[in-house]
Amino acid sequence: MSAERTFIMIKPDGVQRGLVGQIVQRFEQRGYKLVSMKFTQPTKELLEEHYADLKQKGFFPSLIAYMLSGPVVPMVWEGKDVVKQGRQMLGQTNPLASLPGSIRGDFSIDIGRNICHGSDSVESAQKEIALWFKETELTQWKSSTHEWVYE
Ligand code: YYY
Ligand code: MG
Repeated sequence: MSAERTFIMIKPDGVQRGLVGQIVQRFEQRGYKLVSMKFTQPTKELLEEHYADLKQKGFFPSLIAYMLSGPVVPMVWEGKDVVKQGRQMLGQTNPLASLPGSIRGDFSIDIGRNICHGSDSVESAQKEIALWFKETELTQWKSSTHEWVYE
């Protein structure tokens, strides 16, 4: 059983547009296991830390303003290859380059309104999970579908 975990977050536009259920459903129906999820209004400090690698980019101030504009849904999902598969399910950073069938390709158009975040590596997933969740918020449970998803 793979315990790989990724950090997926529905951004303020995904919440405003009523897409929370559909995005959660895609990960559930794929067979991934939800470990934690919350509905929260993040602080500027938390968002600046989350996007620290992009601090020098010209779009950084508008990215932070957008991410601060409303509540978000941070989540931890677990399963085999979930970091890479999660990125594929999201699509490309630019929604116009995202294939139909991906979340961004199905629900968004502009890069600055691309609906959701997904960790880009196992290492950044670990960092992001630790940034957004306390250890005690990470559940430990066995899904009753496990044997039907994994051989
Ligand atoms: O991981 P991902 O979200 O696909 O892209 P990043 O390169 O980490 O950038 C984070 C976030 O920044 C992206 O989802 C939208 C925004 N952004 C932007 O507004 N303009 C760019 N040219 C690049 C990224
Ligand atoms: Mg990124």
